[in-house]
Amino acid sequence: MPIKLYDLVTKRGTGVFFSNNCSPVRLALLAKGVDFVTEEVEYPDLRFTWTPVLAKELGVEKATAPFIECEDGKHVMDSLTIALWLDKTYPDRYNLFLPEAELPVDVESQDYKQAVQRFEKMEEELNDLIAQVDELYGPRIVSQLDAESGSYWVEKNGYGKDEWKNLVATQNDPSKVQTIQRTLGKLAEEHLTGGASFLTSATKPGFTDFVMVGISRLLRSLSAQLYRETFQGPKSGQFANWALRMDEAFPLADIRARDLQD
Ligand SMILES: N[C@@H](CCC(=O)N[C@@H](CS)C(=O)NCC(=O)O)C(=O)O
Repeated sequence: MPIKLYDLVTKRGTGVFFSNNCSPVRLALLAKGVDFVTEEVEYPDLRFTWTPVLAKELGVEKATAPFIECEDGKHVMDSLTIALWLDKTYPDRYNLFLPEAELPVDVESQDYKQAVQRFEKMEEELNDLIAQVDELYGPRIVSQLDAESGSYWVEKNGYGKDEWKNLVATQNDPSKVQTIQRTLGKLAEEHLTGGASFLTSATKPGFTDFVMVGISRLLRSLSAQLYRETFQGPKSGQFANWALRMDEAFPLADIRARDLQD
């Protein structure tokens, strides 16, 4: 039986795949070449169907996407936990954190542990970018959700009434795009230098690249124009070339077919 990847969408069957945490796991499964199927879930499915199940099984407070169902019916939740589980369970396939290293993956080696630490450091560095992307993504994702899920989203992200009103009113402010371009440009200068084609290693993409694809998906799923202006724009430095390389490696045709066009 294939692994099941529970991926969050705005509407099962037709809505966009927007989740920045789910995409990295999808790419990790593809990189590993593991047989998997997608189970689409909406916010209410997580809250009302899966939270009781995973709270009991895993002791978590609430179910969040992504989680996977393994062949034995057990679940693993949280994108990094799933990536580490994949490397441990399928050591003879692609190394997600040290993609240039020889196989099998040795998850106990110092090199591997250091690579995971580098990933965690980089992930922290990406928090500013996520916050900037959220300013454009927030109003747009809420407009795609049903009213109840939209209110849940605004509340769970801690927006006060006036703050949310202001965010909606300023969602087309060009300075927001420029801020993201500047941040991407800086990240590219720091991490895509000296001929490096990818963030995780010079020649092969890995989990850091997959996380970046996840961040780009927050915009790409909701606005082709915003994606063009940020991740594909010349002002974002080497990210435009990186984005092309990632598309070539992972075309994700079924996912991208659901993206909104503007
Ligand atoms: N650290 C977790 C974060 C997962 C997460 O927050 N997922 C969001 C979707 S991107 C979610 O499921 N939210 C549901 C909710 O807050 O009710 C991971 O990396 O998987």
